Amino acid sequence: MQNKFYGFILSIFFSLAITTGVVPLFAQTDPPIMKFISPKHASLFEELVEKHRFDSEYLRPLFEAIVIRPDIIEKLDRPAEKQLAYYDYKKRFLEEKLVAKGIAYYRENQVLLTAVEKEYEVSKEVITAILGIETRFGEPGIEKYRAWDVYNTGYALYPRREAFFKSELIAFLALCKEENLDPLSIKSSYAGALGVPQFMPSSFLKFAMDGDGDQKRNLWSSKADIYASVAHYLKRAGWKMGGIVRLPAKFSGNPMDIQKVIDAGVRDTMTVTRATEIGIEISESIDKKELVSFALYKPEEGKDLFVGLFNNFRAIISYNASVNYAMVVTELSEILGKSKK
Ligand SMILES: [Ca+2]
Repeated sequence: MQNKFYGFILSIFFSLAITTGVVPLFAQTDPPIMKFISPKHASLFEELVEKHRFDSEYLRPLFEAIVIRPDIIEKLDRPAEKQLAYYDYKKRFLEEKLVAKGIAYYRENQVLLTAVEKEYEVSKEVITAILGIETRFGEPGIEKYRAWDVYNTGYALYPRREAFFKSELIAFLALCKEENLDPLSIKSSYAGALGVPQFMPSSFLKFAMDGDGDQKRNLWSSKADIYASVAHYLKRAGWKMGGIVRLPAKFSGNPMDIQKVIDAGVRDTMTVTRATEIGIEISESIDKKELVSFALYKPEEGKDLFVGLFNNFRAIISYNASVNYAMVVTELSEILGKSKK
């Protein structure tokens, strides 16, 4: 009887050894099959390993964690900012509370802002205004989404910008590697923009600076890094200290010509001399060789204002491609400039 009992115990022992002990042996030589949420993600995984030299074991938990969020696509498809008339846009972004907060923030950080302005030769008022419009100077609430899910959702569900989201996804992984960040712990806006100045990963990689000298580029909580990064971005976008941003303009020429210059867009510039030839008059006397483009915007309901846009306006617009955006940043920067004691 005793022998039989021990035999029974032994057989339990062996069957446990088979089910628990042997399986890990297989796991070492034959990794569990990776399940991808789409065939596109399988090819992306392969590309990241083969072409971009990411370790497959590093990528595996990241790919397993992807959550596709269709609500992000709904938001991306609703670019409200561009469709609003300027007076409505301004109401939304440049309200009293933000202006008050901006003036206080600008004063509070004056020493650091002045140092950055001096180093990069970029207006500290414009740097401040951009942070105000982007995230209300870093208020929580903009970065509601897990960045990794945003790029993956854009890649999976947004054919119109699939290539864009794919390249930002790759830049994001490169950025996390470079800055030693956990890709799954980083939050972003619904559009995938990161930190107080809302840089996309590719811009973060290219333009973000280590302003405080700790060898990291921290766009979430280091003001020195944040200011230096925005300044560096604007400088590379062509900002000229003391340059013109925008000036009111009048036209008396052929309305067809005027419509043409407006339709051509902000990037299509001409010299002030040429503008004068087609009947456009700019309110101040400036260098005739300055390059100018034009826009019509609505400062208030029922009113259209024709403006000449100069080099520094185009530097701001390269930060966020909307005339309304660049206009509201300009207005806030002017308010800050006037608030100086
Ligand atoms: Ca730093």
